[in-house]
Amino acid sequence: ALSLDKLNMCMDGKHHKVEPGREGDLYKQCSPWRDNACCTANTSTEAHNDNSYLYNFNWDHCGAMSPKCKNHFIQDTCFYECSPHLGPWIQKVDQSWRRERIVNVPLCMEDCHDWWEDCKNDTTCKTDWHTGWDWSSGNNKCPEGSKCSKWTDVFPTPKSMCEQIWSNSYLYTTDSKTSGRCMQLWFTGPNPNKKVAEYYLNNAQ
Ligand code: FOL
Repeated sequence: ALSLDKLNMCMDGKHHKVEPGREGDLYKQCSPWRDNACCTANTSTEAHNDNSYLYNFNWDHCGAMSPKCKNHFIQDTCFYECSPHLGPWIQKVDQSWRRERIVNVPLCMEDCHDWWEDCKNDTTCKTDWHTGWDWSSGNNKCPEGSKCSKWTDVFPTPKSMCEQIWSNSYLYTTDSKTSGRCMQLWFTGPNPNKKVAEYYLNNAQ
């Protein structure tokens, strides 16, 4: 069926399923989406691998990323690949690797702050991780003229990181996980983001 159901749909991305549905074998950090997912089991496994075939993305472009920081990027990958409730924020794009993207998904403050806290002693060379890398080796390397800097110099605040790193996929909010007004990267049990999508669908942003 056409994706007329904005509360239950998959974006036209590089690895997304056409329709969401049950995936009993989702791997580790992606397992919360098992009841209803836009990712396959293979995608969920790859989400946990360095330089995975998903995007050949190298988290360790400024030396090894700390494990606690990497866990947040794994969770972001699970959220991005698996979420069936991103309909209100999906937009068409003209990119070689995807036809749709998410824009301004309201992210719960705790998730953004915890992510930044766990990465603040890491290093990177770019604020926008979507474009401008040197891909000549097959994986992204820091482009010529850039230098690896302290995370806090590149991203002075949690807001700057959450909004800039994936070119405004996320909107920073001061809403907490209990508000029902923001999307959660980390959850257990039934997906709390469905009600949030419902809210934004019924209440013009
Ligand atoms: N997580 C979230 N929340 N939102 C996203 O949009 C997202 N996207 C990715 C992973 N997690 C996400 C995909 N990441 C390139 C770089 C990163 C990437 C996908 C592709 C890449 O090939 N960049 C090229 C430009 C490609 C183009 O736009 O044509 C480059 O120049 O570096």
